[in-house]
Amino acid sequence: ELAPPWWSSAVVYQIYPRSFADANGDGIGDLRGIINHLDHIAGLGADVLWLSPIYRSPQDDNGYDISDYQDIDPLFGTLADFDELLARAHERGLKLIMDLVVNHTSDEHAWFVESRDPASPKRDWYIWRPAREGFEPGTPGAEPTNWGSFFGGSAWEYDEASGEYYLHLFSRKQPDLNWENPDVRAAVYAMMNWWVDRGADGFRMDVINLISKTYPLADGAVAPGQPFSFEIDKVANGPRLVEFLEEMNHAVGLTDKQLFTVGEMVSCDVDHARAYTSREHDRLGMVFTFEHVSLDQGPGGKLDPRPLHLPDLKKNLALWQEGLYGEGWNSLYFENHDQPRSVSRLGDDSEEYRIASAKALATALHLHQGTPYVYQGQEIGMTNAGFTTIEQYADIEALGQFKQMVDAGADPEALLAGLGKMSRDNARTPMPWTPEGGFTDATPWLPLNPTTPTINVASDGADPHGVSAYYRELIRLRHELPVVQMGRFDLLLPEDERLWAFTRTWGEDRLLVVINMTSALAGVPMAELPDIEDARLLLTNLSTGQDLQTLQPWEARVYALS
Ligand code: ISL
Ligand code: CA
Repeated sequence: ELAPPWWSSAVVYQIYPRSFADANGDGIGDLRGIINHLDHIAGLGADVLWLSPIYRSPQDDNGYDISDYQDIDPLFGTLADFDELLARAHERGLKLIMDLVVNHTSDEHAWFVESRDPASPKRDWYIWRPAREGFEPGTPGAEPTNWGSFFGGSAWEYDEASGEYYLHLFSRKQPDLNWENPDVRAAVYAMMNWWVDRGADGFRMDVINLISKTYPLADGAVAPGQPFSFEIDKVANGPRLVEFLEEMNHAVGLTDKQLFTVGEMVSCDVDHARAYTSREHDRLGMVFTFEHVSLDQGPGGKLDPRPLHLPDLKKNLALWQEGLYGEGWNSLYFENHDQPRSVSRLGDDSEEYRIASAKALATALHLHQGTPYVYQGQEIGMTNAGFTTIEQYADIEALGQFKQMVDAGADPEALLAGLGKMSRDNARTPMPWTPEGGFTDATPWLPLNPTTPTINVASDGADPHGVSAYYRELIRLRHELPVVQMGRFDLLLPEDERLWAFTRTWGEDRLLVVINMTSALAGVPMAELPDIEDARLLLTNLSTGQDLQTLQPWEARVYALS
């Protein structure tokens, strides 16, 4: 039986640097700002820090469009600042992982600038194709395939100078690298080794399951009402993905050096994940799935929100627990810089129930098996931004998809309602450190959340019953209890639409978790739960002292059964 990897009892804190803390007064977060707040993160008990991209970038997609992988963008600081941040993090026992964005670069990267020249040896570092047979290059329909970009419009951009199109699954300023080219792969691995040699402890890998596409590139199916094809299987989980992951692992010593890796996988089911995170192979430590964060969206994705059916969420997480138990490893997340705030999406962000529901959601997530991720602001129960006009949005995804859908005849008001619930900007409002803000002395790049006077780190931290105090308790349970780290997960009451109940079992140790996931009282079918006669209440978010028969709105209880 393989010893569990060190990250099986670790908790990751994700920082979106642009929105975390601004130390030089330009309204944009920076590395000095992170250095100034490391105690807040270490104080939660987090073990790993994940920084969203801080590399040199035109900032077309807020840094996920990289023009120099081995330099820090002046917006965030310098390599010397990075070295200081890394040292300060390590002093506090925090490991630091970098965001690896190598499915694509910026169109301003030197590699792409060279690649624009058809005679350059770097032409084949990207995916160039002539216009579709029989079409005038540069005219509608002449794109090499009918694929759509994640950010709206075609996935192909016509390059007048060379008379060919290049592929970009994201913005036209994010051309896809050609991973079929061994020179591309070697250059990526060399860059990764450069960061590992500098002291980085691992990588979060951006849309890593898109690096192996299915060739020859071919048209996909176009859904009704859509202008392009979004048939993800044409570009995700391609035939060489495992080969590339193992080649990368060996070239960078990811397993040998026990480096932390998590692969972000747009469209990845539990069978794919079991292969990608297999303990018997040198691939990835874990993956981010999108299944559980797509249950409340229709075919239009974030602009097409649907009601969430709790049993669907419970059963999806349970499927992943079962599918990876003993063979692979799970990430556990509800929030990141691409997802709306979970207390607004899954909880109840009203004055009355915000804190209780934020703790209830954290209890559910942190007591599953896997590595939990805390996204900046989640630890104080931050809520969605409350934007109502398209002018308030900054996110290229929101603006691109909104334009595409309006051009296709969709109702702007309905789209704005969808964005209000699901847009990525909901998670990108600046971190509120004090009731006055505390993020910057200048005008912030995105407005502060209007709840800042009441929802901020200082106010929450001063409250012994605040959300962050509760996160500290949950993280302590993961650090101290093998049953939390390694215990087998069993879902109880799977069809119950109000209660989330499950056990964790590890040898003689057994935990029972019961959570009321509604804003109303909930009766608990005691006969369908294990006997709690001799149980010990380990943790609760409401301390009602009442029997388990009736749970208060959003009441969570964790019992040690033996
Ligand atoms: O959630 C999404 C898909 O349903 C999208 O918001 C997101 O583009 C997708 O998750 C991929 O995300 C990653 O790659 C993008 C970048 O915009 C995201 O911020 C990053 O997390 C392109 O690099
Ligand atoms: Ca700044």
